[in-house]
Amino acid sequence: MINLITNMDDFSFVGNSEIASMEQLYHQYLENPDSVDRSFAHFFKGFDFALKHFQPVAGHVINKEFNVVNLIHGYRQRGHFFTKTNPVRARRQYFPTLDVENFGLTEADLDTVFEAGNQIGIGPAKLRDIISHLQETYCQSIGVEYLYVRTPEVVSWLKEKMEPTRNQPSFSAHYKRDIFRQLKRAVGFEAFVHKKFVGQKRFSLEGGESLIAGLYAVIRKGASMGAEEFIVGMAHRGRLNVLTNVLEKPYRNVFKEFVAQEYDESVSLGDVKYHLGYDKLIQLEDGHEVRLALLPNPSHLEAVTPIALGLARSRVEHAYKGDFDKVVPIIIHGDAAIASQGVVYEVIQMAKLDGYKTGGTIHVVVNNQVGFTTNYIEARSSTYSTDVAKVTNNPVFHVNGDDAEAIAYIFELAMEYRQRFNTDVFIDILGYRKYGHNEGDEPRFTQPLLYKSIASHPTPLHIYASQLVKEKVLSTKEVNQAIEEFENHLEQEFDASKEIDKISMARFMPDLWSSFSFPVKEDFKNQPSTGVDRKTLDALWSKMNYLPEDKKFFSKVHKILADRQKMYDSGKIDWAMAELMSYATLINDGHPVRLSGQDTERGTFAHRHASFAMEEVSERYMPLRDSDEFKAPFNAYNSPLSEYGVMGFEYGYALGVPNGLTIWEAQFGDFFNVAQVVVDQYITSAEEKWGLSNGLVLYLLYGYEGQGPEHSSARIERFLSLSARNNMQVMNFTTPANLYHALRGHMKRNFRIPMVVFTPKSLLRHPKCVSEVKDLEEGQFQEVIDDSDVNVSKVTRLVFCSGKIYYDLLERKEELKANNVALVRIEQLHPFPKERIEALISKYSNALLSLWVQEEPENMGAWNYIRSMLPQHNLVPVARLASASPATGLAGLHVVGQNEIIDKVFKACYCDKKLPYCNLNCVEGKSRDEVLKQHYYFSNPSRFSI
Ligand SMILES: Cc1ncc(C[n+]2csc(CCOP(=O)(O)OP(=O)(O)O)c2C)c(N)n1
Ligand SMILES: [Mg+2]
Repeated sequence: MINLITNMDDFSFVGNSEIASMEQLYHQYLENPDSVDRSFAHFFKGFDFALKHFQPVAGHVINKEFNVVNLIHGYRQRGHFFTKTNPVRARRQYFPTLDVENFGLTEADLDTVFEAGNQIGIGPAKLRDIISHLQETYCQSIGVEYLYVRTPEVVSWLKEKMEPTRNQPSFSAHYKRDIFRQLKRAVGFEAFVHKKFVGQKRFSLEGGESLIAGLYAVIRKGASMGAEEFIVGMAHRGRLNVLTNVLEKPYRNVFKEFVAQEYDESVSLGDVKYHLGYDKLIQLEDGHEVRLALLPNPSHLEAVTPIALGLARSRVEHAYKGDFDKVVPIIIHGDAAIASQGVVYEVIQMAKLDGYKTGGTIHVVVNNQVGFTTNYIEARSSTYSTDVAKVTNNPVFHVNGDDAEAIAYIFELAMEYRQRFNTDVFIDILGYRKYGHNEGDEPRFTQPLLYKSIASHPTPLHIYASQLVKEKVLSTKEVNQAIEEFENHLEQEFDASKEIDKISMARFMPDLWSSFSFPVKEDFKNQPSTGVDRKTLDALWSKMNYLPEDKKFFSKVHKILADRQKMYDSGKIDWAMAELMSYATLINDGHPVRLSGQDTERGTFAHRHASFAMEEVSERYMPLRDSDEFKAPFNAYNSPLSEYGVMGFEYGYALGVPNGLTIWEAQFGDFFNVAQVVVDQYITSAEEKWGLSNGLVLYLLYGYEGQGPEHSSARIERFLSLSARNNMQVMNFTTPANLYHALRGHMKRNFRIPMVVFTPKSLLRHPKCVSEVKDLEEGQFQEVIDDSDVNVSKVTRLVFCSGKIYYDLLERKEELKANNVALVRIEQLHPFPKERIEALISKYSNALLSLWVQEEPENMGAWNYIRSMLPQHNLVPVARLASASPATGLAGLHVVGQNEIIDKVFKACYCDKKLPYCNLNCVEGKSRDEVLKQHYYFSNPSRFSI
């Protein structure tokens, strides 16, 4: 068995490679001193000097100089392994150590003066002093990882920030008192709640209270550097503390939430107190006013991360004209969650992409070294919980949570870094968790040793107060008085909380959302008129279907445009054209439009072509973005191959622009379930839990076309089982015009709910799936489309369906000239247009049989939902037999099944009597259900037989 540590022990810092590369660097310096890092230029200058003046000993001195340079490099690279950052336990041991012997130096060299001191800004210095400077800079309360950053400017900037100051703050007495005030409130709040609400869950911050001082520092510094908004995403740990002590949510409100039994009308079901969001303008001492917005958060750790970033991006675009310095996203992670939840990786991969960057996120880890009961050592393979930071070369600061000044200093530095480079930065606050996972949990079951040491560990407040007393910044009396005053204040707030009657949930970002209402049933009865006059349509069309002549495009692109033009001129419009026209008309009206998803610019099925690649340059021409100054912007972005991260991001983006149409498209609808958390925790339920509105549209490609189990179903049933109380619109359109009107209508109402659109695949080019241009000029979205090609009194069979199968049914109907069969399309499945459907059932009063037809197996698709919506109408399903997988993998078998479904819909009668119609009474002695099974369920011939 290989013992890694022993093996590493053999490793020495002094290797030929370092010497060789140093020599190379030296030659580079001789050629052009500006071409090497400034610290090396300094060093080589001194080195030249030594060479000139001490020629006789040059060989010895030179080697040692190089060794000292290596030692400095060793501290910069590995100093973080040897810090004093862990407040409650000894650190793991790392080898090789930074002992001088590992660098080809000895004790005897300690008093030798080395030019290498120039590298760290202290000039020629004794080795002893160089080491002491490095120890202070890299091995005290702060550990830094940064040498892997591939931008030399970043590395130099960080070195120059940290080395001259030895990475130690020198705060004024005023500032120190301020830090004390934050700690007093952070520690005092937890102690107070612990006393008043014994054993109640609050996910206390104890052991990580210096977070509050850090947040103050970052906000203050950010505001002084031009930031106006901080968008914060965080989990349960310490959330109540952040809500009250940073976002200024009144203590009394939180206290009431511990005991309340009722919400007022502002929200329906609500959520536990440590998930709620808050949003406030905060007045800072220096006169700046900043907005702090803490997003509501589900239990699902890290789910809020992409949402906060999407919101930040949206604010940058729509409130600050693209100035990334104005909005700072801060994500506060738990150590176990950041290390292991994959969505963190997804957003970090998104962080530098044009369509998704936020100008740098400040990631903070409240690292209590445990996740629920799981020790850090069992919770990850990486050394640090923050190692994901290295994927995109972001610096990481590990800081001892007991050292509040180091925390404040690093938060400020991180802020400066973020504003300077507009990329992500990570702060890892090393602390502990005072109690169990929650306050009722016994930590000694699982961590008996650690909790012994934690039990006697002083709070960061005590540690800092003692320091300030020693430094004579505060007296003991002042410390005690301040603590007592705060406790009295909390007592008053506690008394005041008793006066609160019901819990009220403030609207998140009210300046954006308060003019929007929450929808009620009646709102869906009258669709807004969404037509656009022909003159405007024509003008928009000619801008949209145009390529600049001075740019060169692939010849097939010209053909696409020519074909589209021909179609438009003939007064027809297909799916893609209607879709693009809805965007064009919306941006023309002042509604921003953003479309994002995998390969979404072209579209999975090459139908959309929102942008066109040019032949000789790498940019793409996007007519709706580039052809004119519209009242609002249009953007389409091909996303990275992520669903969870990107869908979450778009949800957050939509939150920041209620007036805009934000669309996330799946590659195939079936893949949305990789982002199931966003669907369950935000899209479908955020309004009931948090009073959070959102108009995000999901495009989920759908339809059984023989492409196998993962490219057919899009899981309509999932969305329908999550539908209630108008929480979202679930749509399955059959005409381009209906898509156009629905999207426009979505923006023209005074409420926003998510819209899930099952978009077609084969219908994108189906000759019948076209609308008239004049259909875009007038009218509105139709929830249900009746059959116009029947004689009502002759209809003996009423067939309800939704989406693409309509066209399969239509083909057969036309073939058979089956005018006794009425095909009714349900275009909006939720909110269910029950009254309209019931009216149709009454209208077709001669129908002997009403069918619901779907392509999915009986246990999937819309059937169970439809049945529950129309319980007394005896609808008979035509569906594939229930199965575990949604579809067959054989295209041929799919066709057999599809034909069988269509056959069953049109077969007049199955029994021996050969009646001209089916009345389900044809087989004597059998129950209705037996007859149904026999007649209407399709049997998948590969596995089932009737
Ligand atoms: C996605 C997800 N999986 C599991 C859980 C259950 N859970 C709640 S807290 C927790 C431990 C979190 O540890 P950490 O991220 O270190 O935060 P801490 O509670 O230590 O602050 C777990 C596993 C959850 N909330 N979310
Ligand atoms: Mg933890």
